Amino acid sequence: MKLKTALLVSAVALTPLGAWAADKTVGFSQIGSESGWRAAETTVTKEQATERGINLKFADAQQKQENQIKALRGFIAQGVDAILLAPVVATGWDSVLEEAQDAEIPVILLDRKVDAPDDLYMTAVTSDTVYEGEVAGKWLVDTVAGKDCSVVELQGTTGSSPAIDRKAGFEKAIADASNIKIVRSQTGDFTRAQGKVVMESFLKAEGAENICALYAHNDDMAVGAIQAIKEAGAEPGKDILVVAIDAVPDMHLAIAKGEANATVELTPNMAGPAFDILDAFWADGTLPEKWVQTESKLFTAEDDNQAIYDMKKGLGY
Ligand code: GZL
Repeated sequence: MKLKTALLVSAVALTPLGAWAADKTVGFSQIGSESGWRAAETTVTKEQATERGINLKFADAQQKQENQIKALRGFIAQGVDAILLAPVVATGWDSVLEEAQDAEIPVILLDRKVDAPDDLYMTAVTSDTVYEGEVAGKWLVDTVAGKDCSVVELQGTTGSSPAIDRKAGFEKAIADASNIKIVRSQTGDFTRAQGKVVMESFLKAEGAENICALYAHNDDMAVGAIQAIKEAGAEPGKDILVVAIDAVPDMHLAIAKGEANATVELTPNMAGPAFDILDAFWADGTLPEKWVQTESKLFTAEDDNQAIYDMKKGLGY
């Protein structure tokens, strides 16, 4: 074996997994801080980068796609080694992803997907957002058990993959339950403030006494809506059932207090798997599957939500 090859082989053999990412520069285009979950994802991503010795360049887009595209072009111009992108909406990414491809900079999607050819990104690390909607819908079908139930729905950011998928999944789960009807559905943009405002309009239009359940595409909108339900003189979690997705600490607290009923957990640690994938790629060119799926778990009042709240708060949520 030639000396050069021998040295390369021994270098690869001797370098522990995780070390290949050290000293690399990764650009992260984050959507913003619209929800507690998003803030936790940012915290965890920065922690994961620090642990691996990765130089993370962080760009907050304030929920604007044009800011994300600008950030990606900046990362490309700087010649970063890789890009993490949490795409605020599913469309409009082809040209900037082609620019990254031309610059031979791998792009990994975090927590949301894009409608673009999958050769334009290395992989997508996300949950199964259709399944999350199905879990929420099935919980409601089982809970109302045949009783007539008018549901109001707070959708996530219009055009985002989780909003599209969580709506589809929920509708699939209730399709055979003729007793359950979605009577109002509108975006609350994944934020508490908008969740409250839109829920106020639902309550005004329908009357609290005519609403059986709220399905929110994330906990932050549900937490905002809970405030609106209380201000309307109804009891959230009792008069109006509340089911959402993310399992952020404040939602566990709401369930512990009986003000909400169920949530589907979404891990904020999408970056850990992404950095492991990049490490393996930099070690020997290993390429991942096009989708790396994270777990989804239902939490209800049967769980020790106070203890889970305490644990998650300790994790830097
Ligand atoms: C879902 C993620 C969503 C969270 C929201 O994968 O993109 O974005 O559910 C966040 O809290 O705004």
